Amino acid sequence: MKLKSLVTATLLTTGMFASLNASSALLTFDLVDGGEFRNTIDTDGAPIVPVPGGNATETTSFISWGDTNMSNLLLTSQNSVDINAAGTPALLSTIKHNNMPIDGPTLASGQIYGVLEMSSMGTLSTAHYKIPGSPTLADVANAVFAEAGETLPGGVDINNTIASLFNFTFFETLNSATPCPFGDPQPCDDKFESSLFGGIPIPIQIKLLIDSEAYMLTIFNTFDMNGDINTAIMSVNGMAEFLTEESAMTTLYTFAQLMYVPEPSTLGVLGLGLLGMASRRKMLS
Ligand SMILES: [Ca+2]
Ligand SMILES: [Ca+2]
Repeated sequence: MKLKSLVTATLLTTGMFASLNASSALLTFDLVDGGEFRNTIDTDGAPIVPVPGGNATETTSFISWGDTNMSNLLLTSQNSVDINAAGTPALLSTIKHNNMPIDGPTLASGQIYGVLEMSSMGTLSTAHYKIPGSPTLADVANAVFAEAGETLPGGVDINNTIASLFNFTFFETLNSATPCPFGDPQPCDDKFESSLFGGIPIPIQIKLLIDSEAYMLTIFNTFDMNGDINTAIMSVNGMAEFLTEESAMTTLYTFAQLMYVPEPSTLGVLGLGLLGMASRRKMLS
C-alpha cells in the first residue's frame, strides 16, 4: 500500500511537471525574436544592411564594411539553451569580429536586438532586474518592444521574457597613430562601446525562483571561451568598452549562469516541508 501510493505520487508529480512546461531543464532559454543587428550605419551615415541566416539550432546576423580588406561582425545565437545545474555557465551567443585594416567608411554604430523566453521543469517565477528602481522583466520588455517597434511574439509569457536592445558605437582607429588613441600597443586596436537600453548594467542580473528556491541569473559577456564568470566585462555608468585586435578574429561570448541564493524565506519554506514530512511519517506509522 505504501509502495503503491509512492508510485502514484511520483507519476502524478511527473505528469504535473510535463503538463506545466515542456522544458526538462532547471532553466531553458528560447530565442523567440531577434538575434540580429539593427540600424547599423557607417561613418558616412549610410546603412550597412545585416544579412540574416541560421538553421534549426542557431540564428545568425552578419554585417561587413570597408573598401579593400573587408571587416565584419558575425552574431550567432543559440535557438535553445538549457541550464541543468546552478554554477555552470551556458553559452547563449557569440559575436566574432574579423578586424582588418580597411579603407573608406567604417562601421559607426548599430543595435543588437534579442528576445529570450525562459522556462523550467519546475515552477518558475521571475522577480525583476537587479537595478535601482527594480522594474519587472515585463516592464523592460514592453519598453524594448516600444523602442524597437516590435510586439510580444504569440504564446510567449512576458513575465518570463528577457528582451534586450544593445546600442553600440564602433571606433576604427588609424593603425599607425602614435600613441594609439586607447593606449594599446601598435598597430592600434579598434574599440566598441556598448550600453543596454534602459540603462541596465552589464552583466544583466535577474532574481528568480524555481520551485520556491531563490537564484540569481547572471547574463554576462567575456572573452573567455569557457565562460569563467570572474572574467565578465562590467559596465561603468551603464557603458561597457572593449578593444579588438587588428588583423585578428576576436570572439566575445555571452553566457548565462544561475547561482543558488540561500535566503531566510527559502530556508523557511524548506523547514515547513521537512515539518510536513515528519508529521506525515507520524500519521503513517
Ligand atoms: Ca580595423
Ligand atoms: Ca585600428
